[in-house]
Amino acid sequence: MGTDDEVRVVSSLEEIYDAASLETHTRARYATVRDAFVKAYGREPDAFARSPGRVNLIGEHIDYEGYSVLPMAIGLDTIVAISVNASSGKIAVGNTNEKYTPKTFESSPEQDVDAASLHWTNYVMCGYKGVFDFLKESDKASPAPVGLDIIVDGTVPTGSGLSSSSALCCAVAVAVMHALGLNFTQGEIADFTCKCERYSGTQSGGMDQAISIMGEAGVAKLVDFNPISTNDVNLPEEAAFIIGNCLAVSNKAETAHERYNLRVVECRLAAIILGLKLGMNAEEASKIETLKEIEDFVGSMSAAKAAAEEHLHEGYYDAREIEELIGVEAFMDVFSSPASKLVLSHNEKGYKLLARTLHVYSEAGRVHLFAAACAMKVDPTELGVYMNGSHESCRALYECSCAELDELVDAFRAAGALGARLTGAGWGGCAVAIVAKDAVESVLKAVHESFYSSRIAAGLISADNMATTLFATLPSSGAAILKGV
Ligand code: ADP
Ligand code: NG1
Ligand code: MG
Repeated sequence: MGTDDEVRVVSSLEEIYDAASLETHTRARYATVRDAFVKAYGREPDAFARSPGRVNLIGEHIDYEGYSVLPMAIGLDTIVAISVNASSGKIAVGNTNEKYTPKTFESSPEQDVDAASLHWTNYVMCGYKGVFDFLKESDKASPAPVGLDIIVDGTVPTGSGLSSSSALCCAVAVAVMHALGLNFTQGEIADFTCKCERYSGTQSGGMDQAISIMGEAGVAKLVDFNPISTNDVNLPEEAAFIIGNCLAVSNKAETAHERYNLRVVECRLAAIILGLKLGMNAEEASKIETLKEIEDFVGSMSAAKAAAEEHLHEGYYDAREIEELIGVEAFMDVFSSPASKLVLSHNEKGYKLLARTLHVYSEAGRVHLFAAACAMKVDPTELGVYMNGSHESCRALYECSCAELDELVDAFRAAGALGARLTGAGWGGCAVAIVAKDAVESVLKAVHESFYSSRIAAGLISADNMATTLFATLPSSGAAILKGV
């Protein structure tokens, strides 16, 4: 499978899910989604689409800077049941979880996503609009919008760094594509879902959508950008990966102006300033989007890092200093989008440019060391060292960890993991640990005791939910369309 292949269409659940999960809950889950669909719309869905969450093994906050990342798809996923409803002419969206209230939209793909509302169906509209955006952008004939009935069911914990948002956005995009009788390649879908998820308010980098669409059972993927492509990474057979949720929720859209989008802006400002200091003229520098372009300009990662150390200062830059450095026009341009305007209007502390840049360059280096170590089948202990380095950089330089995540990472290491780090955007959510395969049970038990037992006792998490809170995971398959299941 690759970027030029289409999304798999399967006719049995066995082609996607393992026997154990089908037996315990997955078959029943599909029956529940079907029942919810029949109850809401009075007939069976035409098809299902599913797209998984992901765990990023290494390469945090560098996808939007143009650097490769190394995630794998996980078994937790989002299912979308769909049917065309020609008579309603509307997009009706429901959820099996009653916490998520239903909503009905007009079918015009031109409508805006109301990011400020933070309603969960924003991600549905993102996926819906993305299909039409792509048709328009690629000059393909666009079918007239029709009514669609949709029911969503997700098992990816939300706001926890396992990318429930992209699993939802991608599953909807694939379902809508199928319902409209369209067929795009995986590369095309990965590309447009990255862009359209930005309607939700975060300036998404593309990793989550790429792996949710293109993940494959048994392998992690080195994902490259501009253009999107993936290479299989065979993980060491003697190691396993455990995910733990630190239980601090981090809803990205809600906090984007002070966290995620602020980091995107900080990196862009650093790149423009570096471009100018390195001799670009104002026009050239203002077109720089990523720190990777600075590396390309100076010819090597070490030269880019040295330039950052020479030309950027520690601590915060305020808006006035940045305006003086890059000029009013470039300043206005960086802050022209609604998302960046929000960053500017909420920012009191200023912008930390050197620390963010050093994180990006060092993390990009660790991704390649990790991939090379996997290819050379070195001792997994080395992978643990890179993962620990990544966490430290996220914590100290990128400042995207939090006390609960640091505690969980420490708990993994104390339990015998070879390494551990936050995964996903951070500021809450999950950590991922690498452990020797024969130590999986003992690490799970020790972390359960050291991190979770007091939280279960305090009512922060119910023991019933531990299966999606602390679990070993294998690389799983990417998006699929299920017909006649
Ligand atoms: P993450 O992607 O790390 O899980 P985000 O903050 O990016 O966190 O996305 C979480 C949001 O995505 C939720 O608050 C909700 O709006 C939406 N979402 C994800 N999965 C579902 C689902 N199965 N049902 C309803 N909403 C969902
Ligand atoms: P999560 O934690 O899933 O929202 C986000 C971004 C990624 C990437 C990581 C940090 C979106 C949809 N996803 O992931 O592109 O930048 O943070 O590495 O915005
Ligand atoms: Mg997300």
